[in-house]
Amino acid sequence: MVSRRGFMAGLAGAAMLPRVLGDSRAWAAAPSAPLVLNAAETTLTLPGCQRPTTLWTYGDAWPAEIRLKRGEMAHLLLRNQLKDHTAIHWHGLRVPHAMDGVPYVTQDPVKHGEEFMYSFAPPDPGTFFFHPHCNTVEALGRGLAGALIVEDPREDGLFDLDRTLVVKDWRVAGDGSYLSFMTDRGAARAGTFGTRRSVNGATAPVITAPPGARVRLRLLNVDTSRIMTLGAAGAPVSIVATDGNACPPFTLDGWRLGPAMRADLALVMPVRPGSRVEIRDTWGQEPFPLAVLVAEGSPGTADRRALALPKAELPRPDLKTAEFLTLSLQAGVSDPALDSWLKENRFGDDALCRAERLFWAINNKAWPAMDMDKRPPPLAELTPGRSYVVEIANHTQHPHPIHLHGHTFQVLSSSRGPIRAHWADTVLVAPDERVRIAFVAGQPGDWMLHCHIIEHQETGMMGYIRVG
Ligand SMILES: [Cu+2]
Repeated sequence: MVSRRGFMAGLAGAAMLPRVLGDSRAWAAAPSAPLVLNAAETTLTLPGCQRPTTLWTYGDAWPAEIRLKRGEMAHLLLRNQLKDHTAIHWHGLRVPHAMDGVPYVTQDPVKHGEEFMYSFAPPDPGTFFFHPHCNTVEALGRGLAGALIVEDPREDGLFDLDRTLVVKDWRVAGDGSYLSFMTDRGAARAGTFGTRRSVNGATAPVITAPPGARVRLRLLNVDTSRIMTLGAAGAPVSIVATDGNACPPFTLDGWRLGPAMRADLALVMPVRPGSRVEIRDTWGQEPFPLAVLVAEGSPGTADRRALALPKAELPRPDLKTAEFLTLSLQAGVSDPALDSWLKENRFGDDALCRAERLFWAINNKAWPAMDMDKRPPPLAELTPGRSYVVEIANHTQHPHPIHLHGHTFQVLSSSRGPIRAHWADTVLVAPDERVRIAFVAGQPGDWMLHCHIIEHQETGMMGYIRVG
């Protein structure tokens, strides 16, 4: 029998490094070859900075992008070269519970110098991302996140151009040094915002595309706080996937993209050479450019199928028999016993995974610490294979992008009026809004459910559902 150590060493010998955005599709993993993800430091000069900033990355450039094939077993070897412990959560992927990457819940933390092999066959195609799940304000603040694309042969030939746009703000001063990642004021309100905006770590890219070309843009909001409103100028632009899941195309104008949410955009380039198409965030007073496309070169050659992705193939909840549950998002929950426990324990064995302050709660439960002994009870106990409708009610004054691990859910309805039903793994819930989602309970295990404004997650707005 091959020992685990021998097995890992053998795999590592044949390992491949992640390709980096901007490269051609040089990296295409053989089905069984592991991909090494070195969690390490690198430097990058961010937009508006005079000096480089030290980032935490997977690999030696930012942001990393990896591509897997739908249904094919992938082996991803995390090597931790950072001083802090870490792990990788595969956001939006319906992976086995042991691969979900939540320290103390699904695995032990991976300490400095250690490795951990993630092995799974991604069941769904689409645009996903990966990041750690502990000390996330700092880790994501320093850039520890990557794009994960799951390819599907059904999509071959649909587009002439396929580009990834990773949107993230940075809390840095002009000299490239970091400002504090977390503030009490931000954590208790809408989050602490970055001082420099970026797309793929730089200013908005200018992308040339042939006149008439069919273009796919995979837009990922990996920021810890920012909510965007999408807009475009120069050509009609459709959303063809939400959180990676195919949807009937609809115009992107006004679509909101909260932290951790993704949108796949599709457009046909104007035929006049030199024509420009701009994708924008229109949330603020001034539109912020996310990408500029310029028509240039020989005309596109992709086929003439409808500009849409093959239909999502996900477990469809049965709304007639679904059980109904509610989740209340709350602010200002104070539990003196918990507060004193936190005070006593904040310099304990693992301060990295522990909240220092509590501002938020779900169903009167605040997540105090990633500690098995102190874990609160589950928010709900579900039966695998059973359908559930969950109403998420936001009783706070701030929007919350709520993420459920290991499941893809349908966003059904909102108390604020008609919405476009769609598949998602993260849903933005506005103040005083009630949103209903539905899903089929998946694999047994404790699956985290939390706000993806990371300061909210780390100050109480996190819990878990137990399937099994
Ligand atoms: Cu929140």
